[in-house]
Amino acid sequence: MKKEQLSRRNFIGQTGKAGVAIGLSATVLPSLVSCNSAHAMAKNIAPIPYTQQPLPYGYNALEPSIDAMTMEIHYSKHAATYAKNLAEATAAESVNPASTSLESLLGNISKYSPKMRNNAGGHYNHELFWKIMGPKQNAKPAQALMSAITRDFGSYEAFTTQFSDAGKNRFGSGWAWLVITDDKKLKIGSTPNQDNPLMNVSDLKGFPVLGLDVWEHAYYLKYQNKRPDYITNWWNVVNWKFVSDRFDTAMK
Ligand code: MN3
Repeated sequence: MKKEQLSRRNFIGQTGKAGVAIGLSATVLPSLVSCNSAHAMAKNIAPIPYTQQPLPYGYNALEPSIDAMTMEIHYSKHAATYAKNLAEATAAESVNPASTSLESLLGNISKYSPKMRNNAGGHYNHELFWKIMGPKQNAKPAQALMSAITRDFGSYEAFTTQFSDAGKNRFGSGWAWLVITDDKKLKIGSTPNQDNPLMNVSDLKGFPVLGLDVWEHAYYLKYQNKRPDYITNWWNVVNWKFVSDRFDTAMK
């Protein structure tokens, strides 16, 4: 074995047990990262760890738009289960979180089991979703994102209408997304189940900057069958600082 390979193997052996993605995959193992633009954009952003991270606010922080009971069950039961099942799938299918970023796993998801697809997507989507929201939001997108929204959708109002419609019209369970496409334009779409636009199996492809969970578990306790009311109120808790920073970083 060459010295270079040996040191890489030792490195993975030493770091593998930590089970955390620490942003090294893009620089240490470039061959494992998909080469399309969405994944190139993802490399600029801090990777999402394979393990569930602390909720960045309290369960009641998004009241009244999203009630505390829904947040508690959503985070501590539904999302926690995706993280647990993802850990099982990575162990069973020999994915080393220290050497394969979650983002690059999603880019190659067709090579893995349905369990991996459902739970890698479910975990990634929820970790992003918690950050996309925050308490006491009344801001709008920052300048660069707002300019891109106006350019690609005509107006902020036209954008929110189109995005809300993507969530309302997703049949069954899934997500609405705002993505940056390979040609650096903004695009709205939706995905079924726990799929997302980083997946190589997704019809909608791009780098996700904004995502909305429209599974019934995200709103049923408060809104019952009224998904449109949930979506209307969800706009009140979008953390535009986070979303705008994510857009700016991805576009660099
Ligand atoms: Mn959910």
